[in-house]
Amino acid sequence: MRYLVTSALPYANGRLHVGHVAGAYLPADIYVRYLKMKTEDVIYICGTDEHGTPISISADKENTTPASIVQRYHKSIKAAFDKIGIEFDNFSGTAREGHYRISQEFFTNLYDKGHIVPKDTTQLYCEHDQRFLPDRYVEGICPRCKQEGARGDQCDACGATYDATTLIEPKCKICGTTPVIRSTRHWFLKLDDFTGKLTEWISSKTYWKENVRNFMLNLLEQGLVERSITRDLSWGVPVPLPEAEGKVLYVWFDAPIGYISSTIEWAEKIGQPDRWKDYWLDPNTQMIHFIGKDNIVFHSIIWPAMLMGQDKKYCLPHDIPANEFLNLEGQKVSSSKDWAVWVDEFAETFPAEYLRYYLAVNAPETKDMDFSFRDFQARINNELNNVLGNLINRVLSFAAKNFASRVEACPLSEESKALVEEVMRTAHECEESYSQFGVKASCKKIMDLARSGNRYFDERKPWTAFKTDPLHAQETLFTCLCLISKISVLFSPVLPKTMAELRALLGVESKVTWNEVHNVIDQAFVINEVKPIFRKILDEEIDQELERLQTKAAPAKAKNYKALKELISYDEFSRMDIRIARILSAQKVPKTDKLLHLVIDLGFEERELVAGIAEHYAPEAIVGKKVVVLANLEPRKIRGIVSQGMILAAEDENGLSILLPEKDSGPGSTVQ
Ligand code: B3M
Ligand code: ZN
Repeated sequence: MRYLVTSALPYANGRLHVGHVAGAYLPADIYVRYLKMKTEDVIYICGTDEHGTPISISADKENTTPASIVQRYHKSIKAAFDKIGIEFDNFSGTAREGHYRISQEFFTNLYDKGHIVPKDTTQLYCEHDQRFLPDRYVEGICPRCKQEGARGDQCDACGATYDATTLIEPKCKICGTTPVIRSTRHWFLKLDDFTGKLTEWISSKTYWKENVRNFMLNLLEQGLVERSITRDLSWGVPVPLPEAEGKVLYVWFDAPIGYISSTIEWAEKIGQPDRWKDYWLDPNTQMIHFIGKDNIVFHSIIWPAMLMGQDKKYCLPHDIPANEFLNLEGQKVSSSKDWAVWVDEFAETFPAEYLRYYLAVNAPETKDMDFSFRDFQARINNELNNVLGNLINRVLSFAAKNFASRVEACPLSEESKALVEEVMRTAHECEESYSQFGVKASCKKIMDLARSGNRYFDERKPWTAFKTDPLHAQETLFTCLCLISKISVLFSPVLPKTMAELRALLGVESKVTWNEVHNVIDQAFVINEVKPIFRKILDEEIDQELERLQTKAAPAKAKNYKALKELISYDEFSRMDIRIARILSAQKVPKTDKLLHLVIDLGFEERELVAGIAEHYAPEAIVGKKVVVLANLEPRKIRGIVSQGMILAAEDENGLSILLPEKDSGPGSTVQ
C-alpha cells in the first residue's frame, strides 16, 4: 500500500499557533511516523499557501511586496514546525514556478472540457484606488447577522458567505472610501457537472468522519452552484486565457494543487523526477488530507471535482480527517488580538514534546477542545512525570543500584506473563487507533500501561524481595524493562525525541520499528545511564505564561478605540496652521472647573486663548511650557474671552496630556 499524507497548507501570512498544530499537523505527523515505523511507503507533503487577499493586504500595509511577506512567514512557519518535530518529506510554497504551471494546466483542462465558463459579474470597485476589491479588500456590515467588520467574502460572526455587493455600508479596506459597483468578467467552475460522480464517490466513503460526510451529503442535496474561481488581483497565478489579463486564479483554486506541486518538487529533489506519479497517478494510493473543519467544503467537494475534471487520472482523497477547533483558555483563538499561544515562543519556554503530548491527549478529534495552561501543567506533571517518568526512574535506578545496570532475561511467572499480555493488547489497540488517526486513544492506552507497570512494581516490592529472593526481584525488573522498552516503541509517533532518549538510557537499538512491539525479548538489558527524561512544570512558569497572555491580549480587548474619522486630503490637512507657542501666563477662568485662561507667545505675536485643561493641569505647572497650538482656528468667545487658537492634547481613559515638542523648537515654529 502507498500513502500520500498532506496537511492543510498554512497561509504565509502569520505565525504558527498551537490551534493550527492540534488540528491539521500533529495528528498527521503522528500518523506518518506510525506508518514509517511500519515501513510503509508513505510521504508527507505540505507547504505554505502563498496567495489570497490577506497576504496582499499585509504587503500593502507594510508597503512591501507580497513575495517578501510570503518569504518571511514561510521561514517562520517552517522553523516552528521544525521546533516541534513536525517532519514533512517536502515543505514547498505555492508562489513557485512549478506550481503556477500545474495550476494553469488544471484550469485549462477544466476549461477545455467546458467545466469552466465566463460570466459578467458585478464587483465592488474603489474609485480612489482604481481597483476592484475582491474578498477581504472590502469590509462592511454583514447582510445576514448585521455584524460590523464583515468581509467581502464571508462574515466571521455568523459564518455566512455572500456576494460582496450585498454588504451593507461597504468600505474599501485600503482607503476607507465607499466603493462603487462595476462590472467585470470572471470564470466559474460548474460544480454541478460533477454532482453524479461526487455522489457515487461519497457513497463508498462510509468510513469517513461523520462531520465530513454529512457536510458533503448536505451540500450535494442542496445542489451545487457555480463558483467563481478568478479574481481581479495582481498577486496570484495568472489565468491562462488571453482575454483574462490582469486576473488571477482564486486562492482556493490553486492552493490544493499545491499538494501536487510540492510532491513534484520532492521528486525532483530526490533526483527521481517521475516519482510523484507513483503517488498521484496510482488509483490505489491512499491519499489522506488532514485539515481543520473550516476547510471541509474545499477538500471534499471542490478539490475532488477539480481532480475528476483532469486529463490525467489523479487519485482522489481516500480520507479527509477534519478536526474541530482548539480554543484557548475558554475563548476562540484570535491571531489579530494576540489571543494565541505561538509555537515558536512556547518551544522556547517548555520542552517541545510536552506540547506534542498535551495536544495529542487534548486533540479536538470529535469536538472543540480547550488549551488551558493549568491543564497543560497538570497533564505533564501528573501523567508524563508521575506515571511514566516515575516508572522509568524507579526501574532504572533499581537496576543500576542492585543489578550493576545489567538485568538478565529470566523465566516469567503467571503474574509477569499477565503484564506482558497487557503490553501485547495495548500494542494492538494502539495499532488500531493510530491507523484510524486516533492519537488521543493511543496516548491513553499507553499511559494506562505505564500505570499497570507501576502497580506491578509496587505489588512485587523488589526492594524487599531482593534481600530474600533475588530472582523474584530480577523477574520484576526484567518484566518492567520489557514493558518500558515496548512503550518506547508505542509512544515514538507522539514523542519521537523523548523516546529516542529513553531508548538510549535503556541501551536498546536506536532505530525503532513497529514490529519490535511483537517481538519476545530474551536478551539482557544493559542500562546505559539513569536520568530523568521529564521534568515538572512549576506553578511560577504557568503564572508567567498566563500573565503574558493576559497582558498581550488585554489592550486590544479592553480598550474602546474611537472610530477613525473620514479621510481628508493632503490639501485639507495643509490648511491647518499648527505652531509652537510658549505659555506666558495661566489662570483659572472664574466659576468654571475645566477652563484655563492662557496668554501665549507665538514668536511673532502674543495671544489669549481658553483651554479645557484645568482638571488636568494646575496653572502654575504649565506656565513657561512650550506647547503645540492650532493657530488659525477661527476665534471663539468663551466666557467673555476671545479664544484665538487651540492647544493640542492627547486623550485616553487616563485623561489629557498636552503635546510638547520633543526638542527645543522656538515659539512660532511650524508643525506639519
Ligand atoms: N490556507 C486555509 C487555512 O489555513 C488554507 C488551507 C489550504 S489547503 C489547500 O485555513
Ligand atoms: Zn479604496
